[in-house]
Amino acid sequence: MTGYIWDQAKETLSGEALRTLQGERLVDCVKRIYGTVPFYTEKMQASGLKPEDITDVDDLAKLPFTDKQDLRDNYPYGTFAVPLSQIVRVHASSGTTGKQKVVGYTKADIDLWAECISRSLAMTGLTNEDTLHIAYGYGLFTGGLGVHYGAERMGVMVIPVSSGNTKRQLDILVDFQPTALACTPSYALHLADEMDAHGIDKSQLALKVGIFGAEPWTLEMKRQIEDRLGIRAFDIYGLSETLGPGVAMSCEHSDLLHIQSDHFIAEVVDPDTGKVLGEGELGELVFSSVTKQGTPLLRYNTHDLTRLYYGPCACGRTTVRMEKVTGRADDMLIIRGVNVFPSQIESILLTYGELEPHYMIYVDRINNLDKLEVQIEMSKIFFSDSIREIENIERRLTADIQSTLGIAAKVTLVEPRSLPRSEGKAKRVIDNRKY
Ligand code: DLL
Repeated sequence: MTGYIWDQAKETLSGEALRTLQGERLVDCVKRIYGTVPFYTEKMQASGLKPEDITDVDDLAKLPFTDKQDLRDNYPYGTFAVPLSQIVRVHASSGTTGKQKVVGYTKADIDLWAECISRSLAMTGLTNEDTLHIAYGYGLFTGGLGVHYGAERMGVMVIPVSSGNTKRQLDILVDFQPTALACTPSYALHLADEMDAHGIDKSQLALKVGIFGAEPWTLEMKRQIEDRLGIRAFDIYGLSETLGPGVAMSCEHSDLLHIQSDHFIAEVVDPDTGKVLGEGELGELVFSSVTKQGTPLLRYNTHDLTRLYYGPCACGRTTVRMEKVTGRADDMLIIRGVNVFPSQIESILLTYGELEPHYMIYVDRINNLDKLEVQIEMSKIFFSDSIREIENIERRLTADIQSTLGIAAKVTLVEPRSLPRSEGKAKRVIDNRKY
């Protein structure tokens, strides 16, 4: 399948035209929010700002940030900018703690979402000749319904399987012969494992592309998925607060993700100071969803860590691009004072051919000392009774983690298929420390 551009006009705007359009949409959005959404009006007033102070996109940095706490404090509908009679759908996402973050969509928002998904799926080459198996959950989670509407609008035949019941998913992959699969990357690997367990070879499937996202994943994991399913894997990014999936998507030319930047103005900011960072600098991703009607958010800090790039891409799009998200600022573990991201551990583990990409990270505090343990599954081929071989790999891995991350870890190789699997977002870290 060859990627193509869905909205030639909007996805290839010149830098200047894009900034002008963003500015107009920002000004309009501020006017819609001010006086309508009490918490944001108060924030603007506290900063001494009136809507007329925002005249173009350069004024964005004057505006106060929003955060997940604002959605929780205004649960369930206090962030909505239109009356409930204009809302046709709500979605919600829960974090590990606190109330759900609730977002509302007007009819126009549902159309906008379908447009962003169409633009994203066009990057993978999907057309009305294709069949898309959607194994993201349908429900309050945005994955299933979000991808669904955009795909249908393009004429793609959708199989709305939703998550769970892996055996049924395999039957559908073999019998219905979908050409594309949408699910979390960890679930794609789980499907590959289950195919092995049921004696299904990738040649029995018609899959050509995968549309994977909703959780951080590394390029090493991408390569493994591509190899095991015999497909081309694409990265789809988004969050409920700004829209859902379809905010950004990778194309066939690079692993950077094209942001739908006429609708979502992206900034990367320093996590400590909130200062806006320049091109290529690593920081927290902040979005202003300037065309959303139901729950428009200004300068919403996603806490996802990435870098932004403004140069054109070989695919012809000129939209702002972001680096693949491999972690969130709040995922960072501080182990004996050293900052560690789970993705750094994943990158090391996945360089070992003897191991499977299924792992768990446990952090404990014993006698006031942080302890890190990494459990990882051996591959079926390597799975060995020879204690010496197993210990040898454990030793090499421990040394690699020590030299790359600068911390001691206990590494334990466990049997294939023994660690918990998830049907949605994988949970790979258990931090038992009490702060
Ligand atoms: O996960 C939306 C989505 C559904 C995206 C399906 C892609 C596919 P939330 O449940 O609100 O929304 O979680 C949003 O998930 O802030 C990131 O931390 C993470 N995330 C989403 N996509 C990616 C990705 C959906 N492609 C949070 N890579 C975000 C890395 C991702 N992290």
